[in-house]
Amino acid sequence: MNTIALSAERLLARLHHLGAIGRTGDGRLSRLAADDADKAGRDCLVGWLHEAGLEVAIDRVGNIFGIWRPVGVESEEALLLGSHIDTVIDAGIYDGCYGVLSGLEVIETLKASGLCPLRPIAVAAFTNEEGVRYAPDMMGSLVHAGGLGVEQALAAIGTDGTRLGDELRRIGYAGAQEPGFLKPHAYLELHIEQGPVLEREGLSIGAVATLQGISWQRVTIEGVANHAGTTPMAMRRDAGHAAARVITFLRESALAANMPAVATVGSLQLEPNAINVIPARAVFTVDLRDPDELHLREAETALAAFLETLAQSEGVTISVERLARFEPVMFDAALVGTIERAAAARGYACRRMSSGAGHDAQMMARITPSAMIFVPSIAGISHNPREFTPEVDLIAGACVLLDVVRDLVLPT
Ligand code: HGY
Ligand code: MN
Ligand code: MN
Repeated sequence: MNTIALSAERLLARLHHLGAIGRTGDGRLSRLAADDADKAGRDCLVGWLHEAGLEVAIDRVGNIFGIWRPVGVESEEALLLGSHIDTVIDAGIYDGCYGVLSGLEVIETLKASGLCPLRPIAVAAFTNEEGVRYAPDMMGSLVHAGGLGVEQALAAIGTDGTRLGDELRRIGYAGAQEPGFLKPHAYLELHIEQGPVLEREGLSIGAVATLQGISWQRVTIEGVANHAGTTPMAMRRDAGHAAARVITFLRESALAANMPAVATVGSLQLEPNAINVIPARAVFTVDLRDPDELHLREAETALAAFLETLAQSEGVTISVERLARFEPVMFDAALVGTIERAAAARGYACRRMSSGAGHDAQMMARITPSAMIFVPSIAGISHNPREFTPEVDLIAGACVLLDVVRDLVLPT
């Protein structure tokens, strides 16, 4: 079964090559959706897809597909592999890119083997998975899955005031294909765990069975600017202090809820942002996650109630904008079992697990049987340049992906 071997050298070389694209002068890696660095990464990937002899298709929201349609294969429904190549700010090189490049490696390996699959096999790089510049995250796969309208996605206004549709056109990735044009028979995503579980338990492979719910909101608190020296504490309407109370409330609530509930305020702006002016305005984001939909709703309700009380007690005005809301997802049990068997057949220690991070697979699960394969993240670090997975684990994950694909689409 394992006579076909993927090229570890080619996969690792591409991972590091793509990881070098989009670095600023100080060496930080940031390829935000549809910015110039993202364009450079996309151009590099499209070059590799052409080199592999794949049909390259770009849809209207910039999702990139490399499709292998072997001659004589009737079925239109492709086995779809994929992930994303956009990054967060000051990112590592593995998040997303590892899954896209491993999918390409699996297709190239099978294509060169002379074996003929029962159906087309494709690899996707979905637009704006990270959601750092434009919300919501997992946007490209959400549109592909029919969960967000194309025009609504293209109209998204970024944190920098740009419009996604204009930016995709500017970088040459406003494609012609209608999103959803490629009907997947199933979807598989190989990804780094981005958490501490596999490393802590000494395991090589995670068969991801579930993915937690996500709630993103932007909160704006309007206070009154005033002089830092002359304004008595009791007379202040301090938006900065109110924001600090929300951050503390969220942390204490998540801790009290006991794991796995998590809460994060990752972005915070104060205005006018001057050392001697009481902040008139605070704008910040709230990221709540929980594998239990009911608990996630309770956390949202508790935050809304806290904000209402806070507005009264601090004399400020508070408004909230919903940025993203995704319920927890169960992946396809049969696919998860196939992943576990493929790992066992290679002698890799494997466990079923849940994903704390959001992924394109959670959108694809809306329209096709989907599942994910995880490999360990050292120290559980991700969304950080210190993100790291040993080569032996990267190759193990890609080999499991290869075996699962062969199990799904090659005649026995
Ligand atoms: O936010 C997430 O979990 C993913 O990295 N977009
Ligand atoms: Mn990712
Ligand atoms: Mn990410």
